[in-house]
Amino acid sequence: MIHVTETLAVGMLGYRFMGKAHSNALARLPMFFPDAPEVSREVLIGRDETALSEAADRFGFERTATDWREVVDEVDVLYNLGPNHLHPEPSMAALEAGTHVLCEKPLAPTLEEAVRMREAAAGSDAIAGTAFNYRFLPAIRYAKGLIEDGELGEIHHVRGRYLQDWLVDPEAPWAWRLDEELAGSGTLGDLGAHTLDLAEFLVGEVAGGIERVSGQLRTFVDERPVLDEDGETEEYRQVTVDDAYTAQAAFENGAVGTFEASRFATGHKNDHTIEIHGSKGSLRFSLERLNELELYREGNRGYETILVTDETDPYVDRWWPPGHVLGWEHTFVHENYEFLSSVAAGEAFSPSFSEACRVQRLLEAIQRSDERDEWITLDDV
Ligand code: SOE
Repeated sequence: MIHVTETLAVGMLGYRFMGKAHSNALARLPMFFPDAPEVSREVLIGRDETALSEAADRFGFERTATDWREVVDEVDVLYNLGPNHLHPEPSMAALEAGTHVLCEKPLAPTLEEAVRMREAAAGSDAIAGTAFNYRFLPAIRYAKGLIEDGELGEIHHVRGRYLQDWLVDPEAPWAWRLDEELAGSGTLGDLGAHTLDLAEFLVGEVAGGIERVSGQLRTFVDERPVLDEDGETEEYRQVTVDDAYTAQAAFENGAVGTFEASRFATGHKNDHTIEIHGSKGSLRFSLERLNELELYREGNRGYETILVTDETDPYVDRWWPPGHVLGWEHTFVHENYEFLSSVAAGEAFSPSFSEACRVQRLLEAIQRSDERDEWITLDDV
């Protein structure tokens, strides 16, 4: 039975970083997107009942639950914001019950699980989406339009990097993101998934997809302290994922791609940058200046900086007058508006589980390349 009601009852699995980002987005919708479907923040799901109850109060949820199995067929929409290893089973159970699902990226720890999730979505009438939030930035939408209108000409280079430095201290504590069983990979799946998704989202129409990759993964610190509730070190636990990755890619049209991410890039906090060079022009986007797009058009004497919160911005009428800037949180508001509108209309949402599974194939190919020390063709993954 597909849940179709006036008010969409939301169950949210996960109440930390992404729980806060998506709960904030849901709270903003009635004021800034009054045409968005009405949503009730029904149940917040987690394990630590004390922390869960505090978060439910703060995020405006009516109740809490500690077992997702009790919830997935009671709500209209499941937000799966848990650690990566919790993405497959709750999402597939919800889809089986006809409950719509928005799942955080990457879709799963492994390609095998991502394929099962894609198949579950294909076999359900419910809507399934993946939260690649950076697709919902005005600068990225404007860049995609320029590329697809031929403003950059033939695409020759795609370059993406996602740099953070929160692990450069070897005593920074162990976390689920550092465990292959729980996360699948480190910077590759956590950060590289965003960059690889954006790369194909931006140039896929004109350059085709990535055909081959060569990559390397590196772990700089092999074990980290597990802290008890007093912040004292209980034990040291193995780090089993990458602290950094680099990859080269070959696109169908012959364009070359260069990608990297790190959690050791000292001085960079959340520096996601995409740069694309074509025969007639280039563009450069940086998350640290997300209200701008740098553009080079042939004949000009260098790059110009475009302020994108203007008439080209699909959401400009929702917020403030042109030139008044947006922030990181607005990517989630835009994404939630588009997802919930798709659910209410019974229409597919992009990025779908199928698109997210494509990203998972790229992650798997880069991991295989690192293991085998050779180029990997995507058709073989
Ligand atoms: C990692 O620190 C992280 O939180 C990613 O998991 C998010 O997807 C990214 O948007 C910000 O950084």
